Amino acid sequence: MSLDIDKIRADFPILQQKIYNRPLVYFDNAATTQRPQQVIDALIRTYTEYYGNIHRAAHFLADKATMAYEETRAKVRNLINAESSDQIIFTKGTTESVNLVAFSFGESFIHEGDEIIVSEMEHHSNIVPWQLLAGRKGAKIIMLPIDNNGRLLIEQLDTLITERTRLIAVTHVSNVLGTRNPIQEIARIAHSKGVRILVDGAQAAAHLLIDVQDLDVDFYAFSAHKMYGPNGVGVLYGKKELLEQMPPYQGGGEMISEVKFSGTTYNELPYKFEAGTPNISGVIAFGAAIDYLQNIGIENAASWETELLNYATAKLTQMGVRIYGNQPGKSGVISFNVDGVHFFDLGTMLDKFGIAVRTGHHCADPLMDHFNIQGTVRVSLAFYNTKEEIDVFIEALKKVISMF
Ligand code: C6P
Repeated sequence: MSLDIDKIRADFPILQQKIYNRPLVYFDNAATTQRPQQVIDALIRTYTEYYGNIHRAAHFLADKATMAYEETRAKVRNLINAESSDQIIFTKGTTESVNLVAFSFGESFIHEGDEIIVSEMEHHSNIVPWQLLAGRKGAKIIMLPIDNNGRLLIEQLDTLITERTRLIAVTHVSNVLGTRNPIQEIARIAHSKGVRILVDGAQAAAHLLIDVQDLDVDFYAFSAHKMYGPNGVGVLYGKKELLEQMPPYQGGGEMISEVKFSGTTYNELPYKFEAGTPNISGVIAFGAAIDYLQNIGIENAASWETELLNYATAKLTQMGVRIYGNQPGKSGVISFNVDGVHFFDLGTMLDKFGIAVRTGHHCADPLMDHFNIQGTVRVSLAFYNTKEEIDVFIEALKKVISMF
């Protein structure tokens, strides 16, 4: 099915504006996507019609808010094909989801001398929590390297996994290279050696159909704000037998069953991991974002994004820029540098043409070190982008390069 891009764009009020008197070209979707009116309306509706604190009170508003909040949990379950809704934990975002696992799984399952394998292409969110855990427990981080094309060298897992390995932390899709990692294969290798796997799905959830049972992952983390939903909402999926054995991550309201000064018992899943008042309106509006994404169809969105990716890659290649990451099936992310021009200057000048790209290390310092660079310019695409926008970007890039 081909998408009606004009109709889709009309749903996104922010895309209608001009920046420096030029139509906005928003190519920073890996950092955060924009929201359709349907999601904005869901937020407003929550605050104007049925806002109350969830799971606590007996009154109408609290009941309605609780139902809408739990409806989103069911939608997330369906989106990623989890076995049950109680395996869906709402967090602040991917970062908090990974920290939750590093703290809580780490508490129960990681001991002195244990090893955690982390890939070289990870975002800092999937590196630093493991380093903090390793520091607390006297564990070791082992790096799973990539090659110069941005491929993860998974064949090295055979030697990197030892009897001390407890977990592999790996991204589904790289936020810099666009590489889509073979998660099912990595999970198979990990499990054949009794090792658990956590997948960072921050750059995958809006662009790939996710089936956590088919992938057979132990943990899967992602953020609503990269899926056309509100910021401040994330998801952690976990296998039930693990979540049940893991201690709470934070203490407070909602996560308890009974509190006595003599000792506290904890609530059942998923509430054990949702201490305090969560982002109620954000979670409810995330439900509207999932509806929106599923109405478009993630596969339809992905196929349009691939067409845009190929179109832009061909044009950039013709210009002779250096692109990092060229794996088949890569996601709609292009990181590049231009000889003799600093990435930051390129980004700043492109902004003056109304074009939003990200520049810098993209929170992936080890990956920058691999390529011996400080940073790149990054174009990241969404289903609402167009070939005309890519043409505008290419012309602006040519002008900017000629100025230097
Ligand atoms: N990457 C980017 O511009 P949060 O901030 O918790 O929603 O997501 C963190 C995160 C984790 N993993 C990957 C692969 C990511 O890309 C991100 C966020 C943004 O690339 C902001 S740094």
